[in-house]
Amino acid sequence: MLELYFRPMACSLASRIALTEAGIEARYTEVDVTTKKLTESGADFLPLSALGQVPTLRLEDRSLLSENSAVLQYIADRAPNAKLAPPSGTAERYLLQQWLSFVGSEMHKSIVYLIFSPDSNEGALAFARKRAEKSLPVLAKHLAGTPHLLGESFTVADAYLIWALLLLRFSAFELDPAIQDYLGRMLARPAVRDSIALERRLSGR
Ligand SMILES: N[C@@H](CCC(=O)N[C@@H](CS)C(=O)NCC(=O)O)C(=O)O
Repeated sequence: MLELYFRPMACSLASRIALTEAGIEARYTEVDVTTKKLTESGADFLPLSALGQVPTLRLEDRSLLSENSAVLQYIADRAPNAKLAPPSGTAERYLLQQWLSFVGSEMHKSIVYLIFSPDSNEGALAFARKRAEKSLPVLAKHLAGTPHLLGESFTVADAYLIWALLLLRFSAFELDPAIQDYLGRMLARPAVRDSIALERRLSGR
């Protein structure tokens, strides 16, 4: 059985959504990413993830995989019938990777991380706002013309984007109507709704 190391409401939420959408049963092990310990057992997390980051996925052969983009694509490929990623080697698969990278580098690390990091000073916040002024209109324009990032099908890139947008919504960010409509549609999906409800309960938020 796959085992997902996660922190409630962190970016590993995307992997939970993907596993749920795929109908893959998995073990979920909570991590305190501040102390780098597993919440329940108190065991060290750093031997499992050199950066001490979630998501980390333990595969059935006991090996470990990290980084959202890799973990999400792995989950998608485990359940091809769920169509959470276009087949490898197709033009559409590269588009999936394009959007996973967009969410990972342009949104997660350049905006969301800086807004929520307790280490961010005014300069960091100003940088995040500036990046948001560039990236969010690009996203809004794209989402105005498509039901999902990749057209008709929900993919793991949507799972990652949902998490980033949820956090932006918690902050003072004004989201474009096209982005709000998209998020509303995504939150109506049972796998998304249930995953978020469960992690909100676990996080106490
Ligand atoms: N490059 C990683 C970043 C993952 C990441 O930033 N995870 C956060 C939670 S959203 C984390 O574990 N932070 C703890 C830390 O960096 O010490 C990826 O794309 O998966």
